Amino acid sequence: MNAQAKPLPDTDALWMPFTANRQFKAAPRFLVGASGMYYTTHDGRRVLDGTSGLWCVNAGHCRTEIAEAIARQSRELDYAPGFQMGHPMAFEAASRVARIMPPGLDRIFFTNSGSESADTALKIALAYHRARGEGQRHRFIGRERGYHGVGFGGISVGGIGGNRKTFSANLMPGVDHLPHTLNIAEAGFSRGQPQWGAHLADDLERIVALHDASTIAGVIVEPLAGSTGVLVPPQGYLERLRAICSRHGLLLIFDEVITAFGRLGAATASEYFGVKPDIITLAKGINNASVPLGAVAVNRPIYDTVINAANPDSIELFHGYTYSAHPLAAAATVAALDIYQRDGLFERARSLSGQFEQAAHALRGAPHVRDIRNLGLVAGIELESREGRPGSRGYEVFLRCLERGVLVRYTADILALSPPLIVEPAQIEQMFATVGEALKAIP
Ligand code: PXG
Repeated sequence: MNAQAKPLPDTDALWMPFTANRQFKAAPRFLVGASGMYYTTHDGRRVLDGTSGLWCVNAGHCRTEIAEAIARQSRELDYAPGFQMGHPMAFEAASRVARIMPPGLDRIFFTNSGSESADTALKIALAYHRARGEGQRHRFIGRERGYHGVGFGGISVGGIGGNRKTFSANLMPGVDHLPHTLNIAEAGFSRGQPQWGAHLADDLERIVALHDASTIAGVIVEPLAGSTGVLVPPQGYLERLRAICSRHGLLLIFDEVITAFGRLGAATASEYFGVKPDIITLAKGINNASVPLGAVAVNRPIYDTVINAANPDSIELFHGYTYSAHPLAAAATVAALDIYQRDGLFERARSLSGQFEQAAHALRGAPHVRDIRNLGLVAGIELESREGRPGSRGYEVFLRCLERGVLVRYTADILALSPPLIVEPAQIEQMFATVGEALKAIP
């Protein structure tokens, strides 16, 4: 690609999301093209995508079948209202998603993002309890360091201080948080699920005792927490959460916006861990991030309860979006799920996960490395923070890797790698070797 041919845009008007705007605009970095495992930068360099965009392009970039499905759909039916009218692709996409969810979680509500999926899941949980005559179950339990997007519901159950503090007086009432599960002293450098930490789930019993189960609607956690810096659930932890929720009638919601669609080597983290929640939130990989789309998968009893509580000619759930199951997003979903299945990408992720783990943990002992965590095709590398300048080291490693042709993600001083599931073994080696070189190059 001839880079000089692309004039650079004026950067003033765009308020960039989750970005240090002044820092970025002082030295902008543009991605102008993508194909398979690679991005192309504005100055014509190829960059290996170590992060699947933002944990979402699981089948690799610019897949022809998806592009064609979107183009075909946009010519045939560009938009159709989803309220009181239907279009076939919406139902087809829902059926296809339902088919790969854990058995029983086969009722699908479409949103446009992971944030909307989180808020939708909370609303469905409240609607369910109300429909059963237990409307007093209004509380939610989230977890420290949890990320459930940026809606008011999501930041209320979420546990990332920076996302909450500005809005703290306006958060949803009635929310408590479980402790997060990271403990480097006890479980540093664990390969896969740490052995230490299942007991942290027992804190849920303490919270239930405090409020009484009859006031609690549900518990929401990421089965593996991604954006906070890759926290892998301790062995037995999710099982304990499940058991405590079942004992007290709390709905268990897994936020699988990152973990679903193959990231751990199975269609869902639920399938991977063998723990079945009542509700799963989805987005990102659902259609390879080609058109914005999220979804909430709920179990049949929840759907039936909410639906059957209303009069037959009444709207049952006063919730939905103009673009719920937008035809283009729905068509892209069917095409993406076809690719995942045809190319066996979930199995591919599983078969690569051993090499990925080896390559990640080979960085143990490299400069600044405090911990390494991994599962499936996800790795987190936590660095020692510089005195008084947290985040600066993560940022510098990110820049060095980019210069050396690999895109990694950093959250403060934690690096995250989560490549497309089409990644080749040599590319896995390249990614981690590049991180290793960057670590040696910075103070
Ligand atoms: N839940 C989870 C578990 C997520 O990871 C969301 C909800 C929100 O999705 P939307 O589509 O509203 O952004 C997410 C999003 C990162 C990073 O660098 C992670 C996300 C988004 C942006 C960056 O780790 N996750």
